[in-house]
Amino acid sequence: MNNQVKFEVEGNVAILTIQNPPVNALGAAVRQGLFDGIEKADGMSSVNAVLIRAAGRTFPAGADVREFGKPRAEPILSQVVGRIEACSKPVVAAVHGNALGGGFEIALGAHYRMASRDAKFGLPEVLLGVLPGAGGTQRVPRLTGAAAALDLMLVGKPIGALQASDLGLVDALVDGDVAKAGFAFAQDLAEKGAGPRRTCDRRDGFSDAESYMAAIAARRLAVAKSPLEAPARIVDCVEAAMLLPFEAGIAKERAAFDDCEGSEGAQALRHAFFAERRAAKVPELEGANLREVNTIGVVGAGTMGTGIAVACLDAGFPVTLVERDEEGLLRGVEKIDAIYQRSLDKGRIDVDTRAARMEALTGTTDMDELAQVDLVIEAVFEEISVKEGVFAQLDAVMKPGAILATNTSYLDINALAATISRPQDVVGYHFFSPANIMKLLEIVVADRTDPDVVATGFALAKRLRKVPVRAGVADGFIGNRILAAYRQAADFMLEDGATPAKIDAAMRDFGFPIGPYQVLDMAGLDISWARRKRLADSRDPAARYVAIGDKLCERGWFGQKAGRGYYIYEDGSRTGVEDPEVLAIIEEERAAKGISPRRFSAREIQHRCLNAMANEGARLLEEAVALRPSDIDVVMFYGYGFPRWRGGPMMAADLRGLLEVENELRSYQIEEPAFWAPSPLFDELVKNGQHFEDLNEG
Ligand code: 3H9
Repeated sequence: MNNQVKFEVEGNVAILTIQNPPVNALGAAVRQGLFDGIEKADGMSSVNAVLIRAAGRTFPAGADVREFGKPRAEPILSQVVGRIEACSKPVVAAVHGNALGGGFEIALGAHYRMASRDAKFGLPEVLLGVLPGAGGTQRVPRLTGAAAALDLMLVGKPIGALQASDLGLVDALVDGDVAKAGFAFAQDLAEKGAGPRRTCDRRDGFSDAESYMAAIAARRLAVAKSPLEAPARIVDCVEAAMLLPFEAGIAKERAAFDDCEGSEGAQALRHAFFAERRAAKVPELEGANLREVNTIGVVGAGTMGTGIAVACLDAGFPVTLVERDEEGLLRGVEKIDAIYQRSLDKGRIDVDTRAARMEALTGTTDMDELAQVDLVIEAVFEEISVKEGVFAQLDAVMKPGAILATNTSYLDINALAATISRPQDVVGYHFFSPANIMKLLEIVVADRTDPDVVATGFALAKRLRKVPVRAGVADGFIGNRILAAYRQAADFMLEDGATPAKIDAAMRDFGFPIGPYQVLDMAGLDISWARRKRLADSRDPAARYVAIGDKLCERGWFGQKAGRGYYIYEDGSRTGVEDPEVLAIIEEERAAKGISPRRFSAREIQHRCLNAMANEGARLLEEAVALRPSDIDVVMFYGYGFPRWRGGPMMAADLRGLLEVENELRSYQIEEPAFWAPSPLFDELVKNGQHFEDLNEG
């Protein structure tokens, strides 16, 4: 039909093969090809059945997300699905790989669905801030009822072919070549002279109207607080599927899709989708010779070391864990064992998997045992002299060409690399705690890191199922630099009149799971205190310094673990309440500086924090610590709880308008020029009518 949909006739079956690598996304040419292919097959007297299949690794994984937010060429997907369904001859879909979103909807437009046993079906549109827009909200409930349909659409997680078949979404499961089996089935239908079996005419899912409406009511309640529009609209559409005629339901779905597609939440989620894929593309990958990594060593069996070891064991690597003494090693191994016990208790792994993972772990106190490993991740105490000691030992024992990675949140990796004989093999891996769960991995490239070592890090991250982001050496790399700016903006407001509870509530309202002072209390105030003390000598004495955190630490109020921090945690409670003594300390600090407190609205709190983050992000771009704005966004939503549906701090600034953000930054500048002065990047972008998004190409 065109080069993205091949049309062939074998016997009396027309075969439409979708070929749009890598994931057969349903862009304009595929839609046109399918539409024309069905028209043609319908009109050919020699054709009595149609097979739709896909070339390559998967059935279509959905509409082409790159076309979203722009005018869409006809035929739009719902017209294509409608045309498939209207075909007067039986249409069979042969599904392998992932039939997601529009891909699943194409299969639902077909009259029969066959699937390979390992195929997956899903409606992940909600994760992009939209809803199935090609009949999914109307056809799925006709087959499954409301509850299962809503689970698919509101959670967005794909289900396996077996479950899809149990739900009545798939007619037959196939071992082996599904296209071949689909063809045989279509041929059989053709020979029998079978007619179409249209999903729009099915009512199986409506047989129990009462439980259908009960599922609607329950889900409507559950999604009421969602900040996004799509979940509530999904519930409305699924309700309409039973209450309205099919065509009216389709029209309702179309209108809901259009409304959601243009919303800020959907724009932000689309940005997030491409941002995390773009982050994996770094210059060092070009022409790289990946170093082989089959075995991994982890030095340090504390919280980070054990979490990293579990992440590596989970990816199937044998891991050698090194600690200084037997006691520490035993504690570490026990921690790892406890993690696997919990996974077993929760049914996430079985007994054999647990045994295999523990068997792949070797604990030792002897660094010499790292002589033959391909990569070592050092995760000892965050103190440069301690790390230097470990690196000297590693330099002495490790084989040539092995990679030496340091897990650090702040330290100068150039300085560390310079202390050993092979700086080209040194790289930073900044994991986030718990390292076996958190997806983010900042890969820190030092001045002399060999590009092959960088590329190997990105390949390893994929095996560890992490989202890697490239960062240059800077105090705090990307994430902790932005975090520091966020906290600084919050601390200024604290001293100028806000309270921890007010600031936290404003940031929760914006969409963070918890506010900055709650995070500090959870993580322990002593950590940032130690850092402030370390940096005290290099601090500009003229810079504004908020000492409230220090005052709390001086009293031993280190946060949740001490029962007191910015909040008080009574009787071991994990939920803090406002502490009048903390408020009194804040008052004292204000009085000492002659500050008369003023009121901050939630909106101003949010703007100040977000503007500080975007400004710091712009500085990271100027300093080339971050490659592109979207990398900063990925770091913030995968590592720091920035709401994904807001797109990250750089996207959020784009959405508000860079001129407005810059003007606000300027308006605070008088308070603390060094901190609030807008990065020159704002001027440059505004002048050219550009956004941060324009710097994301490549
Ligand atoms: C929808 O269908 C709406 C309809 O209901 C109604 C419409 C009116 N579009 O993830 P990978 C690219 S909404 C465009 O690295 P994997 C991706 O950017 C859609 N491009 O591979 C990457 O490009 P590059 C509902 C897409 O093996 C390359 O393909 N569907 C799309 O790890 C490889 O992707 C979804 O939300 C797309 N839809 O995972 C499914 N999908 O190489 C989204 C992928 O240039 N996709 N690309 O970086 C996925 O979940 C995963 O890609 C998949 C493969 C599981 C399929």
